[in-house]
Amino acid sequence: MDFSELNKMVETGKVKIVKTLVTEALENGVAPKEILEQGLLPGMNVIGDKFKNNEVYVPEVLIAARAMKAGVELLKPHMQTGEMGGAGTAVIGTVKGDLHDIGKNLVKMMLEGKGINVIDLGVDVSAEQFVAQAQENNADLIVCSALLTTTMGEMEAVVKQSEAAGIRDKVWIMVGGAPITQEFCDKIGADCYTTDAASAADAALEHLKAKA
Ligand code: B1M
Repeated sequence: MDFSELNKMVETGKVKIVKTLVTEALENGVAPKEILEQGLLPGMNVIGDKFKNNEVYVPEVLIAARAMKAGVELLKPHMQTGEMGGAGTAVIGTVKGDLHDIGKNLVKMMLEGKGINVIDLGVDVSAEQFVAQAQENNADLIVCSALLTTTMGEMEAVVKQSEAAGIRDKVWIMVGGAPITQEFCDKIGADCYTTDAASAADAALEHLKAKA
């Protein structure tokens, strides 16, 4: 399928047209994963690169992000065919000081697609909140997203807080987001780093299966 129009509509933030094109693609039997990866994400990546090069500014990025979200919302119900019912529980959030949530929402969607119960703490989530919610919900996984080099350090606070609360051996701490690397994950003592949302869901399910 040719996704060039959908790519362009995400990039230019045309919410209504994005919704129409995503609905049409779904009606034509195109796999939701394909729509996400080839239709929606490339549009967002273009705007990301333009933002980086100062070719567009925050309003344009927000408008594109809104269109991307609208498309993702339509895909969501089609991606919830859990491969393993009641696989486990994850608490997910974007770390303290960080308001980026598109990647985090994608990870959430992919985890739910694997049948994992996901408690979404939103953005600007403190280490204390991550750990308190993990305890309250008897979570197997704490999943942290960070998009800023200035906030990625909060992930170490999550690891330390889980140690202090005595739950470090019970929770698998997963980290990701554009500035995060395997080296950083190892350095802060987290358990798993993945580059993208789909790999995060695969790794989470693999871990839960091994643990069961
Ligand atoms: Co922001 N922003 N932003 N921004 N923004 C970046 C991150 C930046 C790289 C842009 C740039 O300058 N090139 C830059 C960070 C620079 C740095 O730290 N080195 C930046 C900046 C500086 C800022 C502000 C400080 C700008 C300002 O105000 N001066 C400000 C900070 C606000 C704050 O958080 N306190 C800010 C604000 C914003 C908006 C509000 C305008 C908007 C966010 C809207 C929203 O999220 N609701 C925004 C956006 C959209 C971006 C870019 C353009 C796109 C981010 C995005 O959504 N990408 C971004 C540039 C870029 O990344 N190209 C940028 C699409 C998304 C699907 O990718 O989130 O990376 P991503 O998720 C990926 C993977 O990283 C991974 O999975 C996803 C793919 O499958 N992943 C995980 C993510 N989390 C994971 C967790 C896991 C596993 C994988 O756990 C296991």
